[in-house]
Amino acid sequence: MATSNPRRAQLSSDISALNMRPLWERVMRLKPGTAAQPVIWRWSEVQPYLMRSAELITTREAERRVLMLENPALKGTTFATTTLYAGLQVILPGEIARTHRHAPNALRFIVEGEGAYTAVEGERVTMRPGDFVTTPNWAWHDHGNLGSEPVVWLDGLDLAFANLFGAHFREEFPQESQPVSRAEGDAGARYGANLLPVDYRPTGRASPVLCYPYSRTREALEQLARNGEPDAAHGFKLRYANPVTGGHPFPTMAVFMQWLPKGFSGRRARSTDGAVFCVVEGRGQAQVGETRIDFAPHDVFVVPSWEYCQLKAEADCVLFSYSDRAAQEALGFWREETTQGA
Ligand code: GTQ
Repeated sequence: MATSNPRRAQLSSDISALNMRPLWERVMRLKPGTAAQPVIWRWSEVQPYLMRSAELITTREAERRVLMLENPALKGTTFATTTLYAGLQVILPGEIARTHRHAPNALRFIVEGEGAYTAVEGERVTMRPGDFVTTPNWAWHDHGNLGSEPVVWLDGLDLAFANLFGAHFREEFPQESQPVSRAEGDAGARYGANLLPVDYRPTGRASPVLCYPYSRTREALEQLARNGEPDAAHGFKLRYANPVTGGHPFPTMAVFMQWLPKGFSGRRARSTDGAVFCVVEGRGQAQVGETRIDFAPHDVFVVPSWEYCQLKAEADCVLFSYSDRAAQEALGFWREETTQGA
């Protein structure tokens, strides 16, 4: 070993006082992949704790009542992958989660319950299970539950990017709920109907579509599954698009929904984007590296960067996922590899 030489060791120790280290002694990672490990949060285990948290703390006290999903290999970071945050948020009937805004972009994926809304820049968006709802960076947002049952959704945030760049700004709105200034469905009519306002110029980098409803996503996937053959690794997989650019809904996060027909047994594939999955429908398996993950509806699991993933479906499965692929593509780092044969 290069350091067993006593004069080299002396050099290392002498220069440490000047905040320098020899490159030949480095211990940093020099291969693809991250420290994150494959992990699953099973709904059957998680759901009772969400309801317990709802008995123990109000949204007024907590601001957001969220149980964060922290990767066991990334303890202390609060992140599910090295770049992505994931958390399960619950809001009870009559509750409000007060208005704030922050530099990180956020997505919501509705897991269970109806009657809650997210308000974004004056427009309330009713959230239904399977819907993907966007909160673009620096947009005022608050949540409320006007219904009669608890509502749970998965929060995905690109916090690590704002932190990395030293650009994590936050602000509180003076009132708990922001005033409603636009009719519900306004963003959907302007940006979400395969049309755009004729003189539209984007003001930000995120998609102006506030809600991508599950009814439409599911219908598209089901029709594709009737019409043709699945991709050998990914089944029928679609990405959500920003209609203004054709690119991803966020500059950092790519967002997907995929359909695995019953009996599907996919090829192994890996890519440099780490991903968080949420099971919408069906049961199956994800073999991720050495880890076998058996998944069921509402489970959340992580497929880390550059780990081989092989998907199998016991029933027709619908899987939601988000990853840091958008940032990787924008910066020129993204790669994938699909194995040939069975
Ligand atoms: O709903 O605004 O899980 O600001 C973490 C930070 C949710 C939110 C989280 C947040 C939110």
